[in-house]
Amino acid sequence: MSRPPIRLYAFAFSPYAQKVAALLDFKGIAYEPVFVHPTRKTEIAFSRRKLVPIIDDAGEFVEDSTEIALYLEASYPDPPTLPDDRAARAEVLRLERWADDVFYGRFWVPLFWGVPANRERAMKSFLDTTAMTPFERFFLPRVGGIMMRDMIAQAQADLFRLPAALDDLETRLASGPFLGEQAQASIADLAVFAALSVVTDMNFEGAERVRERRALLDWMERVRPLTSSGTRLYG
Ligand SMILES: N[C@@H](CCC(=O)N[C@@H](CS)C(=O)NCC(=O)O)C(=O)O
Repeated sequence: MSRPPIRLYAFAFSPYAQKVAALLDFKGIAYEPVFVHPTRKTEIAFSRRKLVPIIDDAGEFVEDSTEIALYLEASYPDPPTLPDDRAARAEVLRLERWADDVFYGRFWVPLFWGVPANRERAMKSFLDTTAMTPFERFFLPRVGGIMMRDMIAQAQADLFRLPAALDDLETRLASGPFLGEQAQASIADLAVFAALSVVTDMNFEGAERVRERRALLDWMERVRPLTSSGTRLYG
């Protein structure tokens, strides 16, 4: 009997969820996104941490994008997203952690939450993807900005870091063809590509900051045919 599609609990514009979707698409694994209500989170009531992404693979629940990536690698090894060589594997995992802990914080967060037009689209994505009461539809976009005001203020203050984050990425790609000087694309490439491709392919404000960098575009064109485009979770 064939397995049911994996359920991917997500927010449309969570970079971690985008990473998992890009990995699933790279591996050719069928999945269906389940969009989670931003405050009620009833869809993931079973979870203690209540953070997305979470996958449900025929009753096997895995939380945290890195844990999910490792689970997918163990359960669906072909095509691989991690090199066999131990040192190369460690380097690729280090770069994936850098994407999660540094790059997303210096690129994704300022761009999405620090730029008003992008913030509006990110907020609206919750209205588009989850069932909301008329009361929530009216209040969430208004109250959301107030509830998130500290995060938004920090994102605005961090916008100046964006060019340095892209410089850093370009430096790491200089000895390419893929991150960590790998001959094949890995979990690290997919983590970064997932975020950049949303920005470029969905024309978020600031997309030109990525597009104006030749080396980044060349690398994106190497990764692009291996996985889905930036509209993967939000066509
Ligand atoms: N380390 C986790 C981070 C997950 C995470 O922070 N998810 C955010 C969305 S980008 C979330 O669910 N936030 C909900 C909340 O904080 O209430 C991973 O890699 O999956």
